[in-house]
Amino acid sequence: MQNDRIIAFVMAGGQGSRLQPLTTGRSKPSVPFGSRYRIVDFVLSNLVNSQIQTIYLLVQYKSQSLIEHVRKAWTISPLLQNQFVTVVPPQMMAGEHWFQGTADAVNQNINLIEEHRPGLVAVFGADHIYRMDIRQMVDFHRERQADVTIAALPVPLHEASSFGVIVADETGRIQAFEEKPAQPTPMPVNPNMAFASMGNYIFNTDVLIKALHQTQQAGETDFGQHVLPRLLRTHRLFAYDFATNRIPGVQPYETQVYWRDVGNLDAYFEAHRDVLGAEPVFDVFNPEWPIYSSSYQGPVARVLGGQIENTLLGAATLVYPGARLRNSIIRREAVIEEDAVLDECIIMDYVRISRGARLRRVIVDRHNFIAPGDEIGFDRARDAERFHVSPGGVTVIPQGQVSYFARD
Ligand code: ADQ
Repeated sequence: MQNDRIIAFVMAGGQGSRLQPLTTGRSKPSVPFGSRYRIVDFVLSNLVNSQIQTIYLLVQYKSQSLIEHVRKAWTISPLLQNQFVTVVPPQMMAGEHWFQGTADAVNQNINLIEEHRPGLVAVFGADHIYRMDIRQMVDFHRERQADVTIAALPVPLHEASSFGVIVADETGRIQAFEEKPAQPTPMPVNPNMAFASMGNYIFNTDVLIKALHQTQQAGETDFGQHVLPRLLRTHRLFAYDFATNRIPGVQPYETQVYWRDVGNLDAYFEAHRDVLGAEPVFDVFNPEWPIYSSSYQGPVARVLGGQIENTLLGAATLVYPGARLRNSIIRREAVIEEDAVLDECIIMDYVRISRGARLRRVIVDRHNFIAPGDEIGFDRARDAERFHVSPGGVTVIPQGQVSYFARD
């Protein structure tokens, strides 16, 4: 009989290359999202809210910003020794190489599993915006007497080649799993959709340890490509349907089952629309399922004048008279000067938009200074000479070098 302890590995070592230039100096889980979060805050909040509070965050690529964020925001309890988020960098535990893939990353830290002796191990990605009560997935795993459970949801067939695609029977038992197939199998109930893995797994500990051992012996490295297809031949794998997950406090106007893989700049930009409006598709304010982030100690925003419409204002932001803000997200310590105009913009921390500047569909990364009267987002070709323009036409200004920030 398994014991009830669960530990989690959160995989936060991916490069996020399709989010460039937002990932030039940080990993994807560390990319800011919404008015005050980092992408990683969503999975960590889901785990903590689900009472899974022994959490190892496996990092690798450009991890300093993530490490700082975890240090400032994620002290769960100074008293309870088994409740923590600990950052685990590659330590060459299994030879002279970094983490070669997701399975290799967990394999290199197998000693942590042996130390805690949990009944179950949760292996979750760090790259998505969603709320999920993981206890419901664990209950499903136990009821089905599964060896491994994969969280899954329908995605449009034309997007399914970027995912692990599952074929399951009506009890959820997985019959086929293929990682990023060229020709994804459609769902029997809806031929326009495929049942995609969310990259979140629950393993029985003994099954995981044995599988990782075999994977290593075979020189393989990845859960989706290697571990899951191999286990499917001999073990009971189930798909947990995310559509059945229920979170308390979700408003009637919200999409009940919200999950976004903000894998590229356009998807990232679009997901921000979902947190705006009187009735946001994804309302981050849910006291029954809090999304935690850093406890910034600065002042609230100050609005001296201007016109502000459907806009989130982060802490210590200053808006001057004559500024016009619409459908935008402004993070902390930004200054929007007189007569500046922002339309559908994401302005990250420590940015000054000087007087008279006009920006439309622009993401301004941290530490930037936009010159007086500058116009960005109106001429794609001209923007592309100075900045980065996404395929969907969003201009992105990479993280700046403004080190001293004068507030006048
Ligand atoms: P991908 O997201 O393409 O597919 P991957 O790049 O391995 O797979 O990333 C999975 C998670 O692991 C991410 O959170 C990433 O940051 C992290 N990661 C990647 N390499 C790592 C490493 N070397 N060390 C530590 N962490 C690492 C996966 C599954 C698919 C599934 C999609 C859902 O393989 O089956 O459909 O997620 O988005």
